[in-house]
Amino acid sequence: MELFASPMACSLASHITALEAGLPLKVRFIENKKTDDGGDYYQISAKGYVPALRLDDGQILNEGPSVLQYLADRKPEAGLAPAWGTMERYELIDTLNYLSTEVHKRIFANVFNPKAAEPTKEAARALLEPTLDYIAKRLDDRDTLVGDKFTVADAYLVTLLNWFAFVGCDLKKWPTIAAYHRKHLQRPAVAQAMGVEMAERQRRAA
Ligand SMILES: N[C@@H](CCC(=O)N[C@@H](CS)C(=O)NCC(=O)O)C(=O)O
Repeated sequence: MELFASPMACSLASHITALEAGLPLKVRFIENKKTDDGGDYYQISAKGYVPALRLDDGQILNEGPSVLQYLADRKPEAGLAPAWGTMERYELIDTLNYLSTEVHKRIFANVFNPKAAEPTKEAARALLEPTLDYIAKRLDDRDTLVGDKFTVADAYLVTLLNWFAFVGCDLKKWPTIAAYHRKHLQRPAVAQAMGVEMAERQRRAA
């Protein structure tokens, strides 16, 4: 399998998940809609965004929540997604949708978009703190979002919490979240994936 990714973007959650599950996966970073071998990324993702997971038979999944669940379901014993048909699985889907639409897209897609109008950015920034208030309440001193195991929802939230830090939102004001983030940053799979992705960012910045 190949994961098309951008360093420290939402595709980091899929990278973490594959490492957590011990799945054989080649991470291929894209830049300016080109693949690492100079190919046109639109030939892989008509939508032009990451993550895209190319399966060994050539089929492609190109939405974070489906990529995450596909990877988790390849290794059920890793506990990265509750079993299908259980209430916990629906809680996981509910949480992935929340993170994807309300946090990722409604906030960060606007805050990071250089072309977004200032009032749009301002409205998105105004959601940063209430969102962290909600997440802190939701975690309520627990260190996982769904059930009591680290799941793909946590891989996604860790990825998004990195972005709060990038936009100067100091997580120290939310001690539950800061502790959650610190703890999961120490997971070997998270540290390994972020090490690779930060190195790629630094290579580009050099
Ligand atoms: N609906 C997609 C959105 C993915 C997305 O926004 N990816 C961003 C990186 S975090 C991206 O590739 N942006 C570049 C672009 O849209 O051109 C999902 O949830 O996976």
